[in-house]
Amino acid sequence: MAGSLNVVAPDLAHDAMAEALLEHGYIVIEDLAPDLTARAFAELAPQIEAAPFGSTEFLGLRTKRLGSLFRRSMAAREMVVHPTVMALCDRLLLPHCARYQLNFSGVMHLEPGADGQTLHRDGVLYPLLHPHPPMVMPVMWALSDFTAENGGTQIAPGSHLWDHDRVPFTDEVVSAEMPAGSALIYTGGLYHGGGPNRGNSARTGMALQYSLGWLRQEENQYLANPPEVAKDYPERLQRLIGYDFGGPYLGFVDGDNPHRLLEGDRDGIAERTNPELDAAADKIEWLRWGEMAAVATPDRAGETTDAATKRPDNG
Ligand SMILES: O=C(O)CCC(=O)C(=O)O
Repeated sequence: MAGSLNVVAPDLAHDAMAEALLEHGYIVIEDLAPDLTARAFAELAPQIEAAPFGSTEFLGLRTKRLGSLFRRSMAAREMVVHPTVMALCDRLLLPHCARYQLNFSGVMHLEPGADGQTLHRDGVLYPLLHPHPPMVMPVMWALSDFTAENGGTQIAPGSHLWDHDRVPFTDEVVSAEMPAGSALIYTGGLYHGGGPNRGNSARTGMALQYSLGWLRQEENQYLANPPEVAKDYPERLQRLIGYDFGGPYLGFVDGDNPHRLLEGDRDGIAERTNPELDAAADKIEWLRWGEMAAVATPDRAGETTDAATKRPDNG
């Protein structure tokens, strides 16, 4: 019932990728950056080895996790701004924010014997009823091969469009099989979870998630990457993790752009927004919160609308 996996080539046009993502809730881009994922895996392998197993069933009693990846891996600093991923963030997230941001960075390493994770929606952190436009865009990079046997991420295609309370039937779930170097990209509304690892070797993925710039980030990027560490990152990464405005008047420090904290010279006029940001905000498609419907505007042409004169206690 779930059908075949929606796999696309890395040179497919970004518009077509975004269209497929919005339609199915996910895409698998095969062989997107095998050199980068191999570098990341080599950098992270000793740290994964030293990491503890999870302490809850959800985190995985045979699963190891790492966070704060930009402190740990130079390759992760490049992967997070991969042009194809940025192009998809532009198309999925930018309609609803002036700036998108990095939401979460983490390794999920499933040893043989790991149980399947409860299927869930990443967007559930934000108390909005589904379905709604994408607020989160997770990317699961395959550092090792992902197979149905070794715990490749399980997904319920199309579930990003389901009603809030509907959960997947077993035959609606497929395994996102992909070779190392590929990426599973999905929306925060898609039901997914780590699969059970019934194989003989580990499955290792790197999750990099993006979100609307006006949301609280899932992983606290300012503590994961404090200014004395972030000052050595590439500027694009600095801004993406939050050393930038999240929109006009969002996130300033001392009335100025937080990126100025990372710049040696803090002279100059403090600004809480700028023309480019204002222009981006002007293009935003405003969202209606949950299912709340607007009260119909009464037809009262010609009457005064001065609120003070309408208040009952005003006679
Ligand atoms: O390991 C995976 O494939 C997915 C993990 C996941 O969705 C999570 O830990 O929230």
